[in-house]
Amino acid sequence: MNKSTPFAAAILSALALASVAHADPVDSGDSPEFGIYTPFDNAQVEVTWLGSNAGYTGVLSLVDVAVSSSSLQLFNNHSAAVNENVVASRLYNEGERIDFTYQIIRGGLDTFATFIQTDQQQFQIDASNPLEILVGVEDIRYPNGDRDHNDAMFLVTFSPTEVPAPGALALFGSGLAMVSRRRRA
Ligand SMILES: [Ca+2]
Ligand SMILES: [Ca+2]
Repeated sequence: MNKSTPFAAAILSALALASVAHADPVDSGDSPEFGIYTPFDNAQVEVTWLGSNAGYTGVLSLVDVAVSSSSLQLFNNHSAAVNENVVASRLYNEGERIDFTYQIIRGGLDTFATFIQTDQQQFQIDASNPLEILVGVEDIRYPNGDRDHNDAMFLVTFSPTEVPAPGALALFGSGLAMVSRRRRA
């Protein structure tokens, strides 16, 4: 059951540090900066499961608030394999939020969403590396629970995609047109 690895231990200590920072009254849970934000345009978003240390069973889903009621189930905390990953079905632009829900399906039934302000303290977000954001979930609603934020742990990774610039396509098209005109001449 214990999936501890040196990597997981590093994650846990990172989460513990984040927890200390979070206790600072200046960094309150309802800070307007709360959330996971895309750092650049045309970003591919990948979610990687890091593990869970929890009695309750929960399901993590990716929610696309740009598409009404779009929700993609990603991982069950008791069956997902460490390092299992899912790539989001669309690209995201700079500043777009990446939102999640975590639904407890066995244990203290509840659902937490990153886009609901009163749920946000359930999610601990470490964005010290904006390209690889670490998230830890507490699966018992505050102020109860042990607040260990290791009940679901995952990484949100942003990577660039190569999208041809419209200008390049236009040039390519005009080049073809010139060639065909010359051949006719
Ligand atoms: Ca736990
Ligand atoms: Ca917990």
